[in-house]
Amino acid sequence: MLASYIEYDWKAFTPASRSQASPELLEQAASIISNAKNPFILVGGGAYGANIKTLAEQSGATVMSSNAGKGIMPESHPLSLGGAICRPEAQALLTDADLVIGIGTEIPETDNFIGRLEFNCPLIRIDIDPDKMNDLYSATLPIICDAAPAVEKLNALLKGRTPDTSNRQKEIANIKNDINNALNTSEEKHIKILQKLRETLPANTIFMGDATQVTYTASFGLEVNEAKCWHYASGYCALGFAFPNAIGAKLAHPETPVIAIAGDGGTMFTVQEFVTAAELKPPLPLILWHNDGYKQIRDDMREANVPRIAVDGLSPDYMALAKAMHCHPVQPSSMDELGEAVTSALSADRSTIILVSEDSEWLA
Ligand SMILES: Cc1ncc(C[n+]2csc(CCOP(=O)(O)OP(=O)(O)O)c2C)c(N)n1
Ligand SMILES: [Mg+2]
Repeated sequence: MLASYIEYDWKAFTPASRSQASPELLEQAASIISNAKNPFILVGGGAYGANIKTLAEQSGATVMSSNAGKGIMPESHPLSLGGAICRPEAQALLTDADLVIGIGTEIPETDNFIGRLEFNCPLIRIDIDPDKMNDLYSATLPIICDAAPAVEKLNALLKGRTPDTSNRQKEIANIKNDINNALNTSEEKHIKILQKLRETLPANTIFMGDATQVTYTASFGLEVNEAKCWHYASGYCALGFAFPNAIGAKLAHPETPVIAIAGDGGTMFTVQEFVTAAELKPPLPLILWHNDGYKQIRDDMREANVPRIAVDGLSPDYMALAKAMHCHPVQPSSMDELGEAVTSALSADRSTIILVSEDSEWLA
């Protein structure tokens, strides 16, 4: 039955054509960009395939991305602030912009965690969706088109520009430092885990992040240098997304390392997928971040001074649960053991549930 579905002659839907930018609008955009002293580029998932790196270098712009756009501009680049758009330090920097260029991005509230970003300057939007031109951030110059070819043409118009970005680079490095110095105790632990994962896993690793605090920190704290490697459903934010989607990603890309990150709460939303994994046997590590409940909601309740309700549910024994569902259970007791667990999970005979408790002594 299943085989007859799989062997069905699937045809991917391809739109007849995609809108191309008008040359006049691109020339206007190039002229505005050439005159900007402090431009910013906001990158979303719609910018996939666009050469943002060259645009940043030729315009001297600081680049920030949404979760969907993470990695389209290599985040190791000195002009990149990665996904720091959710941090007040980076948001403050944006208020100084004299030009913002939004490329394939909804500039989503769910990525910056505030109602509206502050910037009082012209906004060029390049987007295939006309509705985006007049939303919360009305475009001064709306360019309705496919982003990748539009950026290619913009880059051609700006070719040969080599603005001095030394001050810009220092400013970006300073903001990164400010962010590091402002981390709370939990975020410091997330960063330790994320750095270990980054040094252990190849650059093309596909990360699936659930709605857990580690993922929120990873949005700005995990360096991603390739497109389509970071997946976090920041819009709908549905708990339980990470592990089943990681299984799907691994089936689609068997040669590419895939890892899931989920909280103890989110894991329980799709825990039945442990059995799916046991059946399909993808060599998939899940980092199960355990902080005894719905910690983000707990923290929000504390901050809002409301009574703490339904955020401290009784946790199952996750290692016994993983074993019962035919996955490998591992609970590392040092950072090195975490790295070893992830490495061996990538070539194991089935999926591995790697339990990391926030109160582990080795993380302190
Ligand atoms: C289906 C669904 N229900 C409820 C929520 C609201 N919600 C967002 S984060 C969260 C807490 C998740 O807890 P956990 O996975 O343990 O992550 P932690 O915040 O503890 O790191 C909840 C309940 C949601 N995003 N999706
Ligand atoms: Mg939790």
